[in-house]
Amino acid sequence: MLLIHPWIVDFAAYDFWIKPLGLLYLASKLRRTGYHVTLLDCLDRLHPFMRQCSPSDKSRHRFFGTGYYPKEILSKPPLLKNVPRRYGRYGLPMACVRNVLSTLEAPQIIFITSGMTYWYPGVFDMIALCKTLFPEAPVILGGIYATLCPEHARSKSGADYVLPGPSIPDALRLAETITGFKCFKDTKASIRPAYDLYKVIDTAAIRTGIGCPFRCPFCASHILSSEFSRRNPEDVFQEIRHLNLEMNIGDIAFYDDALLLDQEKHIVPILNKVIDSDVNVRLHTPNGLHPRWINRQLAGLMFQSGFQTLRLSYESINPERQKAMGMKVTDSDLKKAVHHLKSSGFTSREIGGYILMGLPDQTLEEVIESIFFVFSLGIRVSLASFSPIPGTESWKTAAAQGLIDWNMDPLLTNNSILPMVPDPQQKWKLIQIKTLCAQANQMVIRGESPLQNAEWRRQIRVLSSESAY
Ligand code: B12
Repeated sequence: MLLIHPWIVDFAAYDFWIKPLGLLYLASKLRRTGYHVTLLDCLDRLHPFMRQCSPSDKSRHRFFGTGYYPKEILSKPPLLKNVPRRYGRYGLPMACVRNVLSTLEAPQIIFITSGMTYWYPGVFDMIALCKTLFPEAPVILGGIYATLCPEHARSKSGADYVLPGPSIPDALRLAETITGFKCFKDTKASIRPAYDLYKVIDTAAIRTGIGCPFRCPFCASHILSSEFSRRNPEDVFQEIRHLNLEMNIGDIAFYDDALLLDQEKHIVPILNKVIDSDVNVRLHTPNGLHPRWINRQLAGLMFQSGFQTLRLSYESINPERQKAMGMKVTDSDLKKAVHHLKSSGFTSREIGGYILMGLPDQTLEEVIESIFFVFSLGIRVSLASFSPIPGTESWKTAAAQGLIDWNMDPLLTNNSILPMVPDPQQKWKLIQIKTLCAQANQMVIRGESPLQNAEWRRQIRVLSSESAY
C-alpha cells in the first residue's frame, strides 16, 4: 500500500507543523490489519531526498521545527491569471518525487490525502503522476478537499475512488475487496498515527479529540466530523510520551478544534501527566484556542507543561460579529486570558490573537480596531484571511446574496486572494494592513508597543480614513 501526502499548490505556504494526520492514522490501521505500507510525504522538509534535489538552505528551517518549503514556480491556472503573485508547487521537487516513486515496487493500491480545497491542483498532479508510473494501481482519495468537495473530486481528480469524511473503515473494506486479502482482526482499541514511517522526524501533530460542539458560521469542522468526541487523557499522554521519549520529537502541535473544552476532564489531566513525567517537549496550538477557558490554573499548567506558541481565537472587535459566533469570545474574555497567561510566565512573543479579515460585510475600521485592541494587550496579531468554505453557513449566506456562485471553482476561494473582497483597492489596503501588522509584531517581539509608535499608527490610520467597504 502506498500512502501519499501531495504537494501544496498555492501562492504561499509555510510549514506550521503540517503533518497528514488522517493519512497516518490510515497507515497505522492498514499495517495492523496486515498490509505492508509505504509513505511519501511531499511536505516532509526533512526527507533525505530533499537535500539531494534541492540543496540544503539553512534559512528554510526556522523556529521550533517550522519552516519554508522549496517552491517550483508553475503557470497560473486561467481562473487566477490576474493575481499579481507567483503561483507554485511547494514541497519535494517533482524530479525528486519521481525519483522516490521510481525506486518503489509497484503498489497494489495508492491512497492519497488532500488538504485545503483550493490545493486540489497538487492532488490532481499527484494522481496523474501515479497513473503514469503505476497504471495498474487503483487510486483512493480522501481528506479535507475530498470531504468538502466530493462531487468536484469525483468528476475531475482522476481518482478511482473518492472516500469523503472519516472514511478509514470504508478504506479498509475497499482494500479488502480490491486485493482479496483477508485482513487480520484489529482488536486494539486505540490507534496512533504511524509517525515511525518517517525516516527523520522532529515535529509531530496530535489530535486529542474530533469535531467541535460550536457552529461558527465560517467553519467546516462539523462537516468534516459530525460528532464531537474526545480521547482518554491517559492515551493522549502516552502518545505525547512516546513521541517525545521514544522518537525524540521536540515539538508537538495540537490540531484540535476545541482543545480546552471540559478542561477538568480533558486538558487538565493531560497536562498534569506531562508535568509529572520525564517528558520535555515544546507544545504549540497553531489552530486557535478559546480564550474564555483560559483561567489562572490552566494558564499555569500550560506554562509548566511547555507550551511555546499560543494562538487565541478572537476574530473581531465587532459586537454583532461576536454575537453571530454565539458569543464564543468577548473582549473581556481575551483580556482576562492574556492576563492569566502573562501572570503565569508567558511573554508577549509567545501569544498571538487571531483576527479575521476580508469578511464580506466587514469594514476596514473593524479590522483596524480589532488589531488595535489585540496590540493593546501586548501580544502579537495573526491576521487570517477569510475564505468561504463549501457547506458552511457563511458559504450559504454569500451564495444567497449572490456574492459567490454555488458551483464556484474551489480555486477561487483561496484565502490569499481575499475572495470576498471584490474591490481591488480594498484588497490592496488589506494587504498593506497585513504588512504593517508583520512590522508591528516585530516591535512586540522587541518589547515595544506598536500603539506607542506614532509613525506606525499614522500609516495604518491613513488606510482606514480613505474609505471603508
Ligand atoms: C490543523 C489545521 C490546520 C493546520 C495545518 C493542517 C494541515 N495539515 O494542513 C494549520 C493551523 C497550519 C492550518 C492553517 C489553515 N487552515 Co486549517 N485546519 C486544521 C484543522 C483544525 C484540522 C485538520 C486535520 O489535520 N485534521 C486531523 C485529521 C485526522 O483529519 P483529516 O486529515 O481530515 O483526516 C480524516 C479524514 O479526512 C480521513 N482521511 C484523511 N486522509 C485520507 C486519505 C484517504 C485515502 C482516506 C480514505 C481517508 C482520509 O481520515 C481522517 C480520520 O477521519 C481543520 C479543521 C478540521 N476539523 O479538520 C482546519 C481546516 C482544514 N483549515 C482551514 C483553513 C481555512 C485554514 C487557513 C486558511 C486559515 C486561515 N484563514 O489562515 C489556514 C491556511 C493554511 C495555509 N494556507 O497554509 C479550513 C479548510 C479550508 C478549505 N477551504 O479547505 C478547515 C476545514 C477549518 C475551517 N475553518 O473550517 N490549519
